[in-house]
Amino acid sequence: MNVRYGVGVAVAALSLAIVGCGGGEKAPAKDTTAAAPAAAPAAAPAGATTAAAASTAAYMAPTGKTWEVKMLGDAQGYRFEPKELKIKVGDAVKFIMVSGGPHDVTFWADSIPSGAEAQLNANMPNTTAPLTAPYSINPNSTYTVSFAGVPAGEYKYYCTPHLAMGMVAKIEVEK
Ligand SMILES: [Cu+2]
Repeated sequence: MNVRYGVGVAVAALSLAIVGCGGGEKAPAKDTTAAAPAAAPAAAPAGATTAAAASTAAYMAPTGKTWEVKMLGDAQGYRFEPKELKIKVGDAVKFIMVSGGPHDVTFWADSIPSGAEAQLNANMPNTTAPLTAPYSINPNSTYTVSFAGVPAGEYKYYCTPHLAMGMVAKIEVEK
């Protein structure tokens, strides 16, 4: 959007410079030099929009217990263990990559309590998309989600690479 505006300014400045040439003499140098710096900064803030979208909530560190959920893929199938977990607001869940990766943790935006998305997203480090954890590839690597500051309710999630294989689970967060 800023880029389009910047191009418009540049084009307008260029036409002015061309009109200036009509007299047969060279256009004053100040017209062209003034236009160039105006167009350049318009393209700069390309990354600024993503930062603004994520800044609706800030990370809140867990204040309670840290639970563990294993991420597995073996002869018994792809799964989170335990598949259902009850925790309290302020607890954290540490996902441990055990076998069959890469796995990830992705919450369904339309399955979590209303108003939970911004804080939950802020409580997930290094997301690759909204409510989406980066891949856990190496055995014993961990990924921890803080449930501080989120509303109580059901949080259903899945593993993106293995959703079709039924790698789904849920966390019930109580007050
Ligand atoms: Cu998986």
